[in-house]
Amino acid sequence: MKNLNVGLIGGGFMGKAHSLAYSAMPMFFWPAPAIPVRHTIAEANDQLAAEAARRFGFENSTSDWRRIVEDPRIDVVDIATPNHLHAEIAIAAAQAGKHIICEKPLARTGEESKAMYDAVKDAGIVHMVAFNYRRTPAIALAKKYIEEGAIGRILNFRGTYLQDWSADPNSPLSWRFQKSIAGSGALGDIATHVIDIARYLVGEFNSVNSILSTWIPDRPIQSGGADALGNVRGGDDVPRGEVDVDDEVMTMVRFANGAVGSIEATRNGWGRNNFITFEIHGTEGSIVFNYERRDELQVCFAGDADDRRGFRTIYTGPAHPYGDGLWPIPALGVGYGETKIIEAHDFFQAIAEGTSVSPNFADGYQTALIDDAIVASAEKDAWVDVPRVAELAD
Ligand code: NAI
Ligand code: SOE
Repeated sequence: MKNLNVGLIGGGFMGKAHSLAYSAMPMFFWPAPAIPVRHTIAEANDQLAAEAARRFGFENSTSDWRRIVEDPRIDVVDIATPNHLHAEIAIAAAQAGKHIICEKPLARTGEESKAMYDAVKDAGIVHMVAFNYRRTPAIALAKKYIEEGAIGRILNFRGTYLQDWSADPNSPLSWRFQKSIAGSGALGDIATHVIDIARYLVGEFNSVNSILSTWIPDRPIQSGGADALGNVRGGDDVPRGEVDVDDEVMTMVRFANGAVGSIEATRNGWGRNNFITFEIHGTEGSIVFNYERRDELQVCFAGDADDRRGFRTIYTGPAHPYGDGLWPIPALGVGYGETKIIEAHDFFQAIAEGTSVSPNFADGYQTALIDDAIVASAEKDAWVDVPRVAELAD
C-alpha cells in the first residue's frame, strides 16, 4: 500500500470536502488502495494558504499553484478552484505527468474541456471529474437494478436539481454568477450533476431542446474570497454587478437508446435546498430518488402481484453498492462527505491498479458538449444535436 502525495489547489467548500475525503478514505476502505498524504495546499494568497494548510491538515502551503504542479514529490493534483482556472491547471498538471482529479464542471465550455481532454488522453495518467453524486449508494443501486434489467427497457428520465441559496436578489454576486469565471449559471453548476446522473443511468444524449432564464439580472458585489453561497446578504447600500449567466435551465432530451427525458435546474426555487431528484420509468418498473432523502430508493416492479404492486422503499446499507466500506446497518445515514470519500477511494484505486475511472475527462468533455448544445438550443429555440466524444461512440 503506497503513500501518494496530494497537491490540492483551492481551499474553499470543495477544499474542505476533498481534505475530509483524503483523511477519512482509509478509515472507511481498509485495506486502502493507497494512502493519500495531504502534502501541499495552494490558495489565492500566502495567508489563506497557510490557514488552509493548518485547517485541512496539509504539510505545506503555497500561493502559487504552479509550485504544486512542478514539484516532483507530488503524485496527484486536485483542482478545487473556481471553474476558470481548471483548464490551465489541468493542462499543466498533465504535462507534468500528475494524476488529476478536477471538480465539475470540467471547464467553462466544450472547447476548453477538449483541450483538457487532449492533454490527459496520451499522458498515461489517471484523470477523474468530480461528479460525486453518482457515488451516492442509492444512485449506484439504481444503476445496478437497471443493469440487471429489473425495470426493463428505459422509456423516460425526469430529473431535477432545485436549490434556493440565491433566490434572494440580495444574495451576493459570487463567481457563480459571472460568465468569465463560471462559464454558465445553473446549467454548468448544478444541471451538470443531473446530466451526469442521466448519462450514468440511461446513456448518451442525442439532442436537446432547452430554455435558459435569468430571473435576477444584478446582485450585490461580493469582495473576493470563497463563495458565500447566499449565506451573506448585501444591503441596499452595496453596489450591484450584472449577472451574465442563467439562473434556471429546462431541457427536453432525446437519448441515443430511444428513451426521452427532461431536466430542470434552478438556484431560485424557495424551499428546495439540494433537491436532486429523478424518476425513471421502464417497461418493467420504475425507480424514484430524492437526494434530500438519500438513504432511500423507491422502486416499483411490474412483476409484483396485482394486489402488492406499488412503490417500496429500500434503505441503503451493507447489502448495497459501497456497503462494505460504509456503515454496518442500513439507514444509519450517508451524507455528502461519504460520496467524496467513495470518490477518493475509486480514484486512488484506479491509480494503484493502473486502470481508468469513471467519470473521467472524456465524460467531463461530453457533459460540456451537452451544456454547449443546451445553450445553442436555447438561443435558436430549437432542437440541437449533441456531438459525441469519439471514445464514447455507441
Ligand atoms: P469556493 O469559492 O468555496 O472555493 C474556491 C477557493 O479557490 C477559494 O477559497 C479561493 O480563494 C480559491 N482560489 C481562487 N483562486 C485561486 C488560485 N489562483 N490558487 C489557489 N486557490 C485559489 O468554491 P467551491 O464551492 O469550493 O467550488 C470550487 C469548484 O468545485 C468549482 O469548480 C465548483 O463548481 C466545484 N464544486 C463542486 C461541488 C460538487 O458537488 N462536486 C460542490 C461545490 C463546488
Ligand atoms: C452551488 O449551487 C453548489 O455548491 C454547486 O456548486 C455544487 O456542485 C452542488 O453540489 C451544491 O451546490
